[in-house]
Amino acid sequence: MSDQFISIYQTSEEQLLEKAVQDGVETMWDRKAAMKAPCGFGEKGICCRICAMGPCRISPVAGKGAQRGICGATADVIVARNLARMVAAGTASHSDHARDIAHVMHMASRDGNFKIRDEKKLLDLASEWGVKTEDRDIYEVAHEVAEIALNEFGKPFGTLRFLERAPEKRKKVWDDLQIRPRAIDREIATILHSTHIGCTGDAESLLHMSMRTALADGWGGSMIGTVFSDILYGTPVPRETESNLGVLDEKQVNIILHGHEPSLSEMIVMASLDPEMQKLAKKVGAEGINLAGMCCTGNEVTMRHGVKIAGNFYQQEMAVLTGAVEAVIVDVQCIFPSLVPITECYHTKFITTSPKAKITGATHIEFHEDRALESAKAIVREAIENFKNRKKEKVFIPTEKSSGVVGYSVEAIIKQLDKVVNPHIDPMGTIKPLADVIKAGVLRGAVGIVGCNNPKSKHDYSHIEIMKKMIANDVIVVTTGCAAQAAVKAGLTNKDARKLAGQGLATVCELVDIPPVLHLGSCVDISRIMTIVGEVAKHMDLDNSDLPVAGIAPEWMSEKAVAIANYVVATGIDTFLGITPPVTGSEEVMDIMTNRVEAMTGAKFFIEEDPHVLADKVLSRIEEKRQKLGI
Ligand code: CUV
Ligand code: SF4
Repeated sequence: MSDQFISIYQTSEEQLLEKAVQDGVETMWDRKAAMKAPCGFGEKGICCRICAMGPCRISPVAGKGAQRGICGATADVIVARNLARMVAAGTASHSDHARDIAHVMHMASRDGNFKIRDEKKLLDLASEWGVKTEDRDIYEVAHEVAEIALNEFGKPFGTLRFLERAPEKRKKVWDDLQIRPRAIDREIATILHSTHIGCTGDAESLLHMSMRTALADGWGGSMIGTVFSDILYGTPVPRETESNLGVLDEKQVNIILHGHEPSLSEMIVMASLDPEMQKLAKKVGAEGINLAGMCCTGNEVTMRHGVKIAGNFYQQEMAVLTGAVEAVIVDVQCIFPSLVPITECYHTKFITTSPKAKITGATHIEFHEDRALESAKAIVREAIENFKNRKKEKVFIPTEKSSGVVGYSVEAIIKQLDKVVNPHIDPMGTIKPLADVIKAGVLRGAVGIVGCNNPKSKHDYSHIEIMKKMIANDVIVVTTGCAAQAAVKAGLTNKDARKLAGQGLATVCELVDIPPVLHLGSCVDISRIMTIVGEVAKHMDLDNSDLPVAGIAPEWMSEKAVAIANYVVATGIDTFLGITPPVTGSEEVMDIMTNRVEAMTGAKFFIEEDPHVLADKVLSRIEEKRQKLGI
């Protein structure tokens, strides 16, 4: 099934790239070619432009050429500083997204556009955080909880609240290492301060700081993003969806929703269902309004509404190339500025909505949360009215699409696991069945496969190859972000993909009624993965690092991914990177990341660009962990 997918998929991609040539459109591949070989210094992380005495670049050959920057910074310090800044930027992105969601919850009201959809989750969180709930209006509770969350970003004292959710053994590791993050913004600011010229000059200290800041992402910003989105927009449940550019529909107004925060996309979904908008679509000669998601926004709306997925990161230009898209609506993150020139070649409107991500040449229609639906309708109206400008002769929509199941929140997974619980023997509603099959060896382990697309690797190839190898070897896969969309496109989130699984995993899938690859959502939803691993560890009275689990980022590219990788390792989970990070210019940093950090956190980084070799390494590491546990 997926081999077939890869070949079909490449064909449709090739067809669109041919169309790009015909239409005189430049794509990322043209720009990648124009870039020629990447800068060797940048690639190794040994270029510093932190102060104006530089830029300084360190000769990669020891003893030859400049071995220190003008201030005396060594390659180790320069590499570690650059990496730390990537972590800070990634943490800032996930967390600033979460902050906006918390603000939305703070303005939620019974008669407003934003409501509380998962009251139970809110009440549970309220009691976790010591907020009084009896005899109180649910919105009053929501506002108090939201305010506490907002204070997590800047509180002067204490450490982050969600860290308490981790297993005791992990908390001890964090305490011993002194890496419990304090306020989220504080950790980001500390890195920016410490990497200023003339501050920290010690690679290990910088990596230590990076882990603490990254934890402020995974157990702070990202977790707030996930939990608060669930409370506001509903905790996802499994549902069917379709993915790939074939979801675009020639007869309808096609709107691409691209970016990250669900607040905008939720309102666009509501606006598109509005009778007034539907009527307008008919009036312009369309059969209806077809929303299609992209990147993490695509994951958010497919999990909660079954909105189809147009594709992942690398397909944003491709979608426009079809000539069938009336509007690309974006908020923040992972948006190519090239959407300006490329949309200009077609009738497509490129609409930015966030003051945090304005793009020269795009149409900016600001999304105001306080009049959210009204703002969303204005945006949708633009798209509908653009339908008449579509040029038939420029339309080519590839037919390929696959179906799949998405929306496995932790709650949904536990509900599926309940199917195999005998209530006379075991409690319902726990992670125990998963722990049991791992212990028994029916499942050898579990991996999270996450992250982006990167033109350094063939599109989706590494994601899919690694996923296939994992499931064939009885390792269950949970996935988020663009990796998750690759999985849906390849048919791997289909229940019948169990035929590609090993016997143990196939049996589990059948009994529990799940696909072998579980779509858990967007990148901030990696916090769901942290939660599951933590729950299994707690159940087995182990630490995360004891478990036969791993994180894999086969095609990562963003600073957010660097933050994620660091918090995953700091959480005790080995992380395999399919793209080499810019750290090879420092032996010290390489040694810490791929070796010494294990003595600190119980986990380390593996860097391996060949997806098949990477998969083998994951499998042998999983077996190693099993052996250590004697299971
Ligand atoms: Ni946030 S960060 S390309 S959309 S996964 Fe997709 Fe996911 Fe990477 Fe961006
Ligand atoms: Fe050069 Fe040091 Fe300035 Fe970096 S901080 S640019 S290494 S002088």
